[in-house]
Amino acid sequence: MSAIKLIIVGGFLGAGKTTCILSMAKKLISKGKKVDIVTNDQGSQLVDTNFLRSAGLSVLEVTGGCFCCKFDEFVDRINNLADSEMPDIILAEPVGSCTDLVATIFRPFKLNFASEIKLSPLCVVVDPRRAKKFMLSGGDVEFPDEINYLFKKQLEEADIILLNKIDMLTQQEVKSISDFLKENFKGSTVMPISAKEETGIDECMSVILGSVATDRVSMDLDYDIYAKAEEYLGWLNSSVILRGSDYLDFNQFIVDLLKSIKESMGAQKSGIAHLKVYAVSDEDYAKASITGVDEDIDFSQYMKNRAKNVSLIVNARINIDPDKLASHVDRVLKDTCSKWGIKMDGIKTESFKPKKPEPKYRIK
Ligand SMILES: Nc1nc2c(ncn2[C@@H]2O[C@H](COP(=O)(O)OP(=O)(O)O)[C@@H](O)[C@H]2O)c(=O)[nH]1
Ligand SMILES: [Mg+2]
Repeated sequence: MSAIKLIIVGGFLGAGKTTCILSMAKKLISKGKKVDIVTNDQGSQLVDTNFLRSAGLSVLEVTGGCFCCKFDEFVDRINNLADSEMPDIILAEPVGSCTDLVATIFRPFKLNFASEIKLSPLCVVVDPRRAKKFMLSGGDVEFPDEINYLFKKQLEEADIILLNKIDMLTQQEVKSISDFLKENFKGSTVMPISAKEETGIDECMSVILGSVATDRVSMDLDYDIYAKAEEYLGWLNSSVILRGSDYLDFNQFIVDLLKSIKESMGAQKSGIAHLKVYAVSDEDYAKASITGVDEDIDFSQYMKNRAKNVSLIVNARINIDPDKLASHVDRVLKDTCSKWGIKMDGIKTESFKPKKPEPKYRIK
């Protein structure tokens, strides 16, 4: 059996990793490849896993910690997929607040599984709006320095930087941000794409599949600053069944809910890294996100029909104390449901700060 290709698609929260993975998977499947996916989160009840499964993909997840801290579980999922699905390619999405992947994932894989797994170049997806803030003022003022440090470090170790969301940019902006990234991250190839509109994906897939991960020395990283960056973010994963008294427009419900959470966070001056919602009723589903307090709500998928009952998942990664985050989201959810005459059933919520990263391996 030939080795499975493992493509790791990292990058900051909300950069477009999941969208990118979906669009890469679609391209690869259309070319006859067998593709599976592994998602990853600090908690459970994941929007990304459900969204990708609804899109028809085969997905396993590592929950409760990042790939590097749960390395054995990551290997387990890959083995499970290898045995049950026999994929040609596995696409894996690490947590968006995770970095140091060369030392904690790439090198351990090369050392232990070189014959079974061929690692493709490390892809790091970047949101041009964050890249622009970094270019103009050295970081995002919504976030503390430690988070900006983490953002920079994620880019520093990329083999390929995927400058995403170019559908939102002028050609001049694409050029100036690409030039800036090339100048500042000299070891990386910069490729402009729109994961959403599937632009540039063929080009980047041919580069990714035509090469292997470079065997570069892993970067210097201050784990105290890294841990602090992760600690600033409040994490919330919540799931609930919503029962309408009639058939309702849940797309509009999601807009109301996200708008109200965004307003509530804006009032606290809390930077939103990623706030996302998935709703499903039978085969019909929606996914929508907000990736900054100044950003609009963006739907990756709308529900096609009105529905009476839906399962809803909310995932939030916001610069706020997690208990406060939970009480804000809980209040907004209750208020929005009451406005819509919706009954809530079986709500499950977890909110926390990620623990200090303690990778199983860290090979310099
Ligand atoms: N306009 C635009 N939006 C995108 C693109 N890629 C992702 N998005 C949106 O950005 C948000 C975050 O995307 P997601 O893939 O969930 O980010 P992740 O947290 O990095 O996995 C979603 O609302 C996506 O629809 C893109 O190429 N263009
Ligand atoms: Mg994602």
